[in-house]
Amino acid sequence: MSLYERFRRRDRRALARLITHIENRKNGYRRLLAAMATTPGHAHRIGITGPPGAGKSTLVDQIVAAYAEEGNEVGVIAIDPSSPFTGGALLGDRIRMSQLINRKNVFIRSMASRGKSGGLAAATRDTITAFAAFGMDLIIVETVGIGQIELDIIDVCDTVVVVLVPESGDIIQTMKAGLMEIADIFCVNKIDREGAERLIVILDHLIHERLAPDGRAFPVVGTSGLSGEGIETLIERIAEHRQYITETGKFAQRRRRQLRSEIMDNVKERIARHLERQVEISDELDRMVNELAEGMIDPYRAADRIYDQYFHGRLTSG
Ligand SMILES: Nc1nc2c(ncn2[C@@H]2O[C@H](COP(=O)(O)OP(=O)(O)O)[C@@H](O)[C@H]2O)c(=O)[nH]1
Ligand SMILES: [Mg+2]
Repeated sequence: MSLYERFRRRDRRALARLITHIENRKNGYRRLLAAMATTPGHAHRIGITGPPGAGKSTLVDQIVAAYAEEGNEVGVIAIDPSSPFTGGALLGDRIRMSQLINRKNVFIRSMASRGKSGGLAAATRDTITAFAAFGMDLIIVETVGIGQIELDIIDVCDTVVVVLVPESGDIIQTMKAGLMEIADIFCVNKIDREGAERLIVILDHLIHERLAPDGRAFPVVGTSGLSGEGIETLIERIAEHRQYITETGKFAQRRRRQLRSEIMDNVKERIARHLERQVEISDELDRMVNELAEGMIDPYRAADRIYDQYFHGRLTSG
């Protein structure tokens, strides 16, 4: 039986090997992805984002355990070098083993902060494609706050949970960082700590000032990743959000947005690769570096020159 057939029969080792195969861009990976894409599945894609140390991994551990307990198949993608899901090798003295590691219906994939050949965004998308085709019920993506990595969580997820903590600092700064725009649900974690109630009140206030265009306010949920308090409510809100976007047609819109950005990312990646190859075989870059070093040109003009010559097919080889 081929690896792909075993994958179709829901063999987890086949899933692991196919994801690695695709990630490493081995022979036939495009064909594999194309086959998987014909089975889009039904998985709800949930993004968990927020600043480092907010408790994202702890929360993912809790909510995934709860989903799994109810018989769901869950795929987890941790884009976090300090993820405890890999055994916590990077955590030093804070080694925490995830309670998820030995669960049969949970599959965890941890990504380095930068993917291999195709970059992090492509690696994440391809893993989502594989998880979805495998028939996962839920796919959870944990990422550090936006702008810190080359992936917009909103471009790969249906529901985005932004995790904040009382010590997140200036809430206005957080808002300016664009979290307001991407949050479907705010989660104030570490409610055992001082300032949590205040943060919830401030968020509630800010949110009511900025209702969604249809008058819907995104919910704020207080949680404790340690005691598990609020986790059930968070799970309820996530389910409500999915129902809401499905009923209002926003689900389809979001999926279209995801597909759009996927196509554009692929096109950009290919153009960038082609450009690099062309520049490599030409001596224009060296020439520009020489002129720049001698103060004959400025960096923007040097870039203009290469850009123009690339698009006019005039990059000459040396
Ligand atoms: N006091 C308190 N600590 C928490 C809570 N949730 C997580 N932590 C701790 O916060 C630290 C960072 O958690 P982690 O899940 O790795 O955060 P991440 O970087 O956002 O993934 C760990 O030491 C957790 O044990 C909570 O609700 N209360
Ligand atoms: Mg983490």
